[in-house]
Amino acid sequence: MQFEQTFMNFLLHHQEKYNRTYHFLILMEALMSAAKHIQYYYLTGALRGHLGFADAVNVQGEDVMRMDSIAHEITVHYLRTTGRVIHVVSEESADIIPLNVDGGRYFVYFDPLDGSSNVPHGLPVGFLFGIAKRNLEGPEDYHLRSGKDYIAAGMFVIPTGTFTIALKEAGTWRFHIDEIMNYVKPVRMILPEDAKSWELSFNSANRSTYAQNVQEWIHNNEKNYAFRYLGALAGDFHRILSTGGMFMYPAIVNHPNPKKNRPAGKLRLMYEAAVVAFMCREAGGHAVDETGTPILDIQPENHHQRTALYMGSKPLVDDITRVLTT
Ligand code: AFP
Repeated sequence: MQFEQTFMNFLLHHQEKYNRTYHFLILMEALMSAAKHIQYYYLTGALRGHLGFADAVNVQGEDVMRMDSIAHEITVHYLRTTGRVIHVVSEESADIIPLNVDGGRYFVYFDPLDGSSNVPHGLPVGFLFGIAKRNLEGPEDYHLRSGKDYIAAGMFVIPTGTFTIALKEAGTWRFHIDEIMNYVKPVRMILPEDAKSWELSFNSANRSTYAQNVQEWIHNNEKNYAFRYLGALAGDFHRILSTGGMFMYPAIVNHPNPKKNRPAGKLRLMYEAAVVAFMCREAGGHAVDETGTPILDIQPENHHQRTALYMGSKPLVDDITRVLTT
C-alpha cells in the first residue's frame, strides 16, 4: 500500500516557505469540508431525490436544482464558520452575502455546482472558487476584484474526487481524494508544449452562432486536434490542463433567434472564467475574452457579469487573439 502527502500537509509547507499566516489554512480547510460534503450528497443524491429540480429560479433566470441549493447552503455554512471571510459571491445568490464583515480577511467567489445539466445524469460537475484578500494596509476594501487580484483559485470536480488549485505565483497543483477522504498526491500541472496531445473544447452545436472570424478559425484548425466537450467547465478544463489545447465559449452573435444572442458571452466572469484563467496562467497558459482582452485584467462591474472565454495553451490563445483583434 502506498501513502501520499495530503493537501493540508502540502499547504502547511507552502505557507511556511512563503512566510504566510495560518488564516488561509482555515479558509482552505472549510472549502475542502464543503467539497467533501457536496460530493457526499451528490453520490447519494439519486437515492435521496436530490438530483431533481427545486421549485425556484436563480439570478441567471435558470431553474435551481435541489443540488445547487444544497451545495450553496453547505458552502456558505463552512465559510461562515471560518470567521475569516468578509463577503461571498455565489452563483446561487443575487446579492453578495456578508459573513464576517468585522475581522474577515478574504472575499470568496464561488459556483458550488457548475454544469448543472449533468446533474440528472449523475455526471461530473464543478465546484469553482476564487479568493481575493482585503487590503490589510489601507482603507480600500472592494469586493469586485479582477482575476489578477486573486490570491488563489481552484476547482473540485465532483464526484470524481479530483481537486485542482492554483496559488498565486506558486503554480497549479492537482490532488486526488483517497480512501479516507483526504486530498493527496500533489502533482504540478503545466500545460504540455507538444501539440500532439492538444484538444479543442467548445459547444459544437453553437458554432454557426459564433462571429464569422471565429467560425473561420475553427474551420481552419479543427482538423489538427481532437475534440472533447462535457458541458461542465471544470471537467472540460480538467482535460485541457492535462492535454493542452483550448476551451472556448465564444460570444453568441449570429443566433437565428436574435433574442438568444449572448454578445457578452455565457460564462460568469468572477466565479467561472477568472477562476479557470487564474489556474491556466499558473500552468503556463493564457485566457482572453471576445475582444482579446486577458480575462484576468477585466475589472468586473457586477458580481454576476458574463464573458466570452478562450483559454488554454498560449500559442492557440495567441492565435485566436490575433483573429479577434483584426
Ligand atoms: P450550467 O450550470 O447551466 O449547466 O452551465 C454550465 C456552464 O456555465 C459551464 O460549466 C459550461 O462550460 C457551459 O456552461 C456549458 O454551456 P452549454 O450547455 O451552453 O454548452
